[in-house]
Amino acid sequence: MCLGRVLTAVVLLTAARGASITQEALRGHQVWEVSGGLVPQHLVMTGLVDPLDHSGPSRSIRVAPEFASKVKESLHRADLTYRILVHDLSTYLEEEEVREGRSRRDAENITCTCSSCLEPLHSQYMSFCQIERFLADMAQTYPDRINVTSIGKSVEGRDIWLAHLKPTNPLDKSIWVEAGLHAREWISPAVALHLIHRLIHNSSMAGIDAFIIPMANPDGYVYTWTTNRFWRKNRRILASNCDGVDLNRNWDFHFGVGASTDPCSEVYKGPSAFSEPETRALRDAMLKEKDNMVLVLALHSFGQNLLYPWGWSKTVQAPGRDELIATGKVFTFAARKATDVKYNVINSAGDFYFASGATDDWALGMLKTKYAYTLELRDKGTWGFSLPSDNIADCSEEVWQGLNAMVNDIVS
Ligand code: 0X9
Ligand code: ZN
Repeated sequence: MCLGRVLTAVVLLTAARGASITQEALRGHQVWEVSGGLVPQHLVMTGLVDPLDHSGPSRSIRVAPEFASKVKESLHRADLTYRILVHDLSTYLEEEEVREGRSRRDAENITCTCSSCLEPLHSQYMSFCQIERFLADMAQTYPDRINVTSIGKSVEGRDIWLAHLKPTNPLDKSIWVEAGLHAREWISPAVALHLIHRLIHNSSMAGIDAFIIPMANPDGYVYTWTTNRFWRKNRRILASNCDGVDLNRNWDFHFGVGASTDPCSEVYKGPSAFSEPETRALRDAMLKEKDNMVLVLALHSFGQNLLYPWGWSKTVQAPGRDELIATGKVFTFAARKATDVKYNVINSAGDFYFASGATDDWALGMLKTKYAYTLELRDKGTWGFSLPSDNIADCSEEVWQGLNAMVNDIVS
């Protein structure tokens, strides 16, 4: 989040108030930009701060009012300075809702009609109810192009939908795209829905079967619409005063490295690997398709980076590392050509930070899928998770072009 945007938001706020829901969960929370070095990891692991900026050494952090003085002290001890970018996140987000012309409560309660659900695909973020309606409508209208099935239920009993996009001349090769594992990263499901739309209406991707999970964490996503726009984890209610498991730390491959054992942390790994119904459902569905799978792509945000494994080690090289980098560059080149946007190909642990138990590491390590990545979508931090919806079309276009180029490269 850049300061200029924040100040604009604050100025606009007076006119904006009234139409949106309050974000009580984030009342008094601030966003700080840290300078002078890395944010001490113990602050992340104990849940004292929420690292927002994953596009390198974490600099942007969310600080709850009750932890502000402790965090300030720790930063001071580590010789780090900070400046406040957002003084009250709840106020900032209320303005965001108005800017986007959206009332979250309304969005969850409306009875979707086909017209109210298809239209937002291009210009607005879709609520979970709209996503479900869109998928059902596509499946009913184009049964020869798309098959939609539930692969299991979330903690709160919502369906996790899998869209299977069928090519006209199958090559018996498939790709797997996962979106929405982190609830607040709204651009991820938005792009996945666009991919589904493109695969139905355009010619299919080089005879490849595409398996797309547009919303892997439905409970968390609904919670970001109704209660806390910055919720990341699932909605597991825990026997502590903090809830939620980070589903991108819960997969069973070097489980625990770079993840937290503290339920209050945003990177809490859960009590055991695959403790969560969401990751179990994804695992089982992926296992069924693994034989033909050539690529696994997990869509996240933000930072504009294509990350290749491993996330669990900085010293052990992933098998096929050179091909992962080369094919990754095919993606970034095509994406740049499409919308003039710059993505970088980087290593998860080496260029980023340790994080095991993520989808990409598990796919490469356990399924032996040759190409497994995490794609951190737009932007580079100006808006972060609050990316304005007028980015959806261009972001989807660059991913569509990048993905096509990458798939052609892999199967050729
Ligand atoms: O930390 C994550 O889970 C991902 N970044 S995010 O900002 N979307 O939370 C990156 C995961 C990269 N992959 C591995 N570490 N294996
Ligand atoms: Zn993420």
